[in-house]
Amino acid sequence: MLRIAIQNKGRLNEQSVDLLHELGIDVDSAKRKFLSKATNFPIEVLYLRDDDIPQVVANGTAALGIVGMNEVAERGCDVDVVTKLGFGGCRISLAIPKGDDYQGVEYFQGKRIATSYPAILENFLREQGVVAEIKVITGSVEIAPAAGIADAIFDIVSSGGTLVTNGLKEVERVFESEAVLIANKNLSAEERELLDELLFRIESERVSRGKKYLLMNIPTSSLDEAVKILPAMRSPTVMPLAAEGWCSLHSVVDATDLWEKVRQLKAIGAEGILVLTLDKIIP
Ligand code: PRT
Ligand code: ZN
Repeated sequence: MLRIAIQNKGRLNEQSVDLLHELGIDVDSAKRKFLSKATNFPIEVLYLRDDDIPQVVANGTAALGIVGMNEVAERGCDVDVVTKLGFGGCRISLAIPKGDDYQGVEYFQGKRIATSYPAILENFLREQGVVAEIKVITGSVEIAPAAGIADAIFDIVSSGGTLVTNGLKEVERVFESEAVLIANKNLSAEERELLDELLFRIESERVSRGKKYLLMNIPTSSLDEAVKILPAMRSPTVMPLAAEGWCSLHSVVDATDLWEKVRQLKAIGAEGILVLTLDKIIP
């Protein structure tokens, strides 16, 4: 049995539950539950505040966790970061009142900076040789300058809208973050095997994302050119049609290239082009 800790509510909860579903794991996502077992995979989900997830994975209460890289770095817990998950993207930045002139990090010398991420900030200031006063605040860090509690803030930024609303401007992007899968450093053989199975499924999800399945009829005389247009995983699948001189061609393309490929294929005589949504590619 593999226990995975995910956020019980908040920004990463829904996408963490969605990810488990995409991996074919049926889990009861009722938010008030603390622990729930999947019905079709030996995994149980532990719902926690994100702040607690790195610690719970480090001490082995859960084998795995899904949490923002910012939390992993801030808590300094000894866990393996197994893979990035492609959601929950944000950065932790230094921001100052928008009217202030900014020439470089020396701006922060002797200033008071409000943050919920003191460890990451301290590390950055040390590297930069800046001495500042760090004010640890949980909650609405962005109001600290207007409230006169701090001169600047170090906080999570995503669209930047919160900074603008509070009359602040982003001046240093210090830490890039996204949701990551973390693992305890001493997994049992059974847990490791289950993790490998999950990673295999994550990889096939990643490969299939943004891909389309394309099939069409094409004159046999254009086949060589069509194969050049469609570099598939190994090579496109070609099947003869009952009609003399024609065949059916199947391939997988990136959604971003789709219309360009369609244009090129039509130009060499492709007809009856079908574009299908692709569920999974198993590498
Ligand atoms: O209750 P719990 O402790 O579990 O949740 P929480 O309130 O500590 O965290 P939560 O749910 O807000 O965020 C969870 C994780 O999502 C964070 O640790 C980040 O890894 C990630 N994430 C991604 C974000 C954002 N984007 C984000 N925009 N976390 C917070 N914000 C906040 C930020 O603090 C600021 O107030 O959104 C505001 C800025 O957003 P913009 O778009 O206006 O720039
Ligand atoms: Zn939190």
